[in-house]
Amino acid sequence: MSDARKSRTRITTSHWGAFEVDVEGGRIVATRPFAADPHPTSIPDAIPAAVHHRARVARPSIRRGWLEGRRHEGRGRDDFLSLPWDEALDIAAAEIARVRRDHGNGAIFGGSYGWGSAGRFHHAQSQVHRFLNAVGGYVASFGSYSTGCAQAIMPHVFGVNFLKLLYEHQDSWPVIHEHTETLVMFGGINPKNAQVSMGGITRHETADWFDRFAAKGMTCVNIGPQQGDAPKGCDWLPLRPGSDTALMLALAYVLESEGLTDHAFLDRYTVGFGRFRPYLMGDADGQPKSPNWAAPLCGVDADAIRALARRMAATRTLITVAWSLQRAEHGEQPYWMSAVLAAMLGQIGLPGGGVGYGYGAIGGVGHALRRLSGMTLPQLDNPVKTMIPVARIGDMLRHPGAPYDFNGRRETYPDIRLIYWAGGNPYHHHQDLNALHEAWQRPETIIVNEPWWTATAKRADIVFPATTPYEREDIGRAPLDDYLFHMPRLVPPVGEALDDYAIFTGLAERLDAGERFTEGRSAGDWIAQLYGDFRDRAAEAGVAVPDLDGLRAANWVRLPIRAEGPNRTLFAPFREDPDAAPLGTPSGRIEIFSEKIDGFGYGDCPGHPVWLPPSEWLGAAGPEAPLHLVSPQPGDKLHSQLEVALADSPGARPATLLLHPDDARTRGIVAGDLLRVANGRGACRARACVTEAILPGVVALPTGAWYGDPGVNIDPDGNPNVLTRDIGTSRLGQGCSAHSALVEVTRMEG
Ligand SMILES: Nc1nc2c(c(=O)[nH]1)N[C@H]1C(S)=C(S)[C@@H](COP(=O)(O)OP(=O)(O)OC[C@H]3O[C@@H](n4cnc5c(=O)[nH]c(N)nc54)[C@H](O)[C@@H]3O)O[C@H]1N2
Ligand SMILES: Nc1nc2c(c(=O)[nH]1)N[C@H]1C(S)=C(S)[C@@H](COP(=O)(O)OP(=O)(O)OC[C@H]3O[C@@H](n4cnc5c(=O)[nH]c(N)nc54)[C@H](O)[C@@H]3O)O[C@H]1N2
Ligand SMILES: [Mo]
Repeated sequence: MSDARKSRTRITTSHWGAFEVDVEGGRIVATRPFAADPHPTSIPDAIPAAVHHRARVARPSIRRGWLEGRRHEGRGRDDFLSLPWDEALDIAAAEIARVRRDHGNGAIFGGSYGWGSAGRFHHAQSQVHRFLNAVGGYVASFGSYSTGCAQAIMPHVFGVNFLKLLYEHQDSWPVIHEHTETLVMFGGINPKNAQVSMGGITRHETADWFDRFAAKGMTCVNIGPQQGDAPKGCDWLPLRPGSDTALMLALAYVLESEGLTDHAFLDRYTVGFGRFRPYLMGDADGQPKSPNWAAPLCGVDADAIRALARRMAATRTLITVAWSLQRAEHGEQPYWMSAVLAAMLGQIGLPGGGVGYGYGAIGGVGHALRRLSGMTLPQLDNPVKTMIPVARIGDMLRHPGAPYDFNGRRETYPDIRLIYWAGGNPYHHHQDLNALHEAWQRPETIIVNEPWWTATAKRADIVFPATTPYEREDIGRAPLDDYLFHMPRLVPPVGEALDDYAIFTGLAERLDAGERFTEGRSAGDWIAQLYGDFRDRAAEAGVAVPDLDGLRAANWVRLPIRAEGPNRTLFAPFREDPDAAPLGTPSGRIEIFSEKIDGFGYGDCPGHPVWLPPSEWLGAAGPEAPLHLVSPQPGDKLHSQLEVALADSPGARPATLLLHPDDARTRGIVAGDLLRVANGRGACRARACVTEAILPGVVALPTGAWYGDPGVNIDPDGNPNVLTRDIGTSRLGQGCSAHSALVEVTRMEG
């Protein structure tokens, strides 16, 4: 291996799984699938081009207007000056010190949401949080764009932390395979999304499970606007987006009116059915929530609703709910109502029955692994106690000092002067980006660590070039995976990029917090320390892993932590004995009516699940915006990552929008046409794909295209977040409402 040009193959891992990498002359030249992965994803194909792309941030860069004192204007338009690292770090450290002195650490926003690298030490969010804590703290954020609303509502219903329920307790695939007869999937279960899992998923097995379900003759029903949300062979019940709660109510109505409700279960394991029933049957408001009532709301035939309800009562039925349903206005309601419906069926706690969330949303859900603690960089304590719900950043910037509600509390938005972001891309993930761009001019300073000139980096004042995972050593250990990886440094840093750790060390030293941040350790020392701790804890759990040199030599090992055989049934101990194993709700039971939520007095989330029409959905569509836009996750990448390379292929941009032949015909659109997708908030371009696999009236445009330059009246590459609405799901959850948006689509001339 003396010849530097000789190619060398190593394996690394990522959020989308492991892959082989060929390196030649200090460059990544090719990637190949990891041999043990039955269904490897093609996402890594874009890595060689992305890592060495001309859009890498080459040097520390500072916005000219900011340097010249024009702090509140020109973000996203000004050019940048390149500076040597020392000077740029001096300037950034002095600015952080100034904001701390003049306004306090409560004026620094470090929520820094995002899916940066999968490695455990160089995890950008942990790095930025530790750094900001080392210098006195920051305003943090609660929850995620993925499941923020569910994380707020579900503890009231089931009395358990939602993420723990998902990752540690839900029925596993083998249990579903063995016991479930009817799988009712609201929002589908899509192997496309299961390509990805936080920290990695090594064996992509979701599609195989569906093959096995089909071989067994299981009935799998995909309920939602797109047939492609579930594997081929599943039944499709097309449904208008945002109307799931109405359908679930109608299913519940059939159970109750046909004597199919399991009242013994409700009596023993739930509270509040008596408060809910008058609403369901129409005694409270004169409107029975019958199939005839729901049919026009959902676009589903009333007889089909009756037939489904009867089948659900007659067979072992698992209701699954995609996370997308709670990424919508009133997203609390379908989540709560799915639990009520499952309780009425009386199968909660039985193997393969009841309800589960997010199967297929990420690849790790449904894997049953023995618990083995992970590897995390300690983040130190945050002296600043202010936190916002993560998706309320736009409101926070627009309304400093304004009150808002969140899950029973009255809070106040902080007055943010400085934003620090590392490992996320708000100009990919946030809703109503044109409005965010306005709000983003308010802080005095925005600092971003980024490998690429993303839309967020372009809208920062100080940009520090960060390495990618391929340019540094790390350990890959995902919580929902049974593999352990040494992630070797494959190539030298591109340009002048530094690791986030080195950037924060440089800043911390200038702010007299160097020792606090580093504890005297180099990156290599930290990896050895964190890995050693992990290895000790694994040994205590009876899992032997190699020492660090051994792992380096092996590159990867499989951990013997897969649970054997069918196992893991959600709420089985509770079903066994609800007095001995009560839930963590105030009543100890599943709460169909919640006194606590009722006491909040929220009209947009009352004391039991209700049908609340969203303000934007097909039931409220007008001539200006007659189509419902859903904006799912992209199949060819993770969010906005690697877009930089994908967008280079001819014809790849703008992004593809799916629409039904009826909607295409009335607009004179044919496949391949260039489209304008627009509403009152913005407009973007898209390329037409005409398909019967989407409900008429609905269009789908995936996320992931980079947001264009401000000042252009149409986003060129097709970022759906110029169209989405920036409102909380409700005063309770305050989650992101990305899937509730109406638009119009027209053919672009020329
Ligand atoms: N319309 C609509 N919008 C949505 C959604 C939707 O369904 N519809 N879904 C939402 C959801 S669930 C999510 S999770 C979000 C995702 O949104 P994000 O997580 O913000 O998206 P990513 O593109 O993964 O952003 C990660 C960024 O980190 C950078 N990065 C990678 N590695 C490193 C590193 O080591 N160091 C540093 N400093 N940076 C690094 C990448 O270049 C990239 O810019 O989007 C949300 N937005
Ligand atoms: N390849 C790839 N996989 C990913 C990601 C990625 O970026 N790329 N991101 C990952 C992340 S961070 C997350 S959080 C998960 C998200 O996982 P999910 O939230 O489950 O995924 P989405 O893609 O937002 O939506 C899934 C489908 O829900 C349907 N849908 C939308 N609104 C409604 C509705 O009101 N009712 C019903 N019944 N259906 C509706 C849409 O047709 C959409 O295709 O995906 C993860 N997986
Ligand atoms: Mo997510």
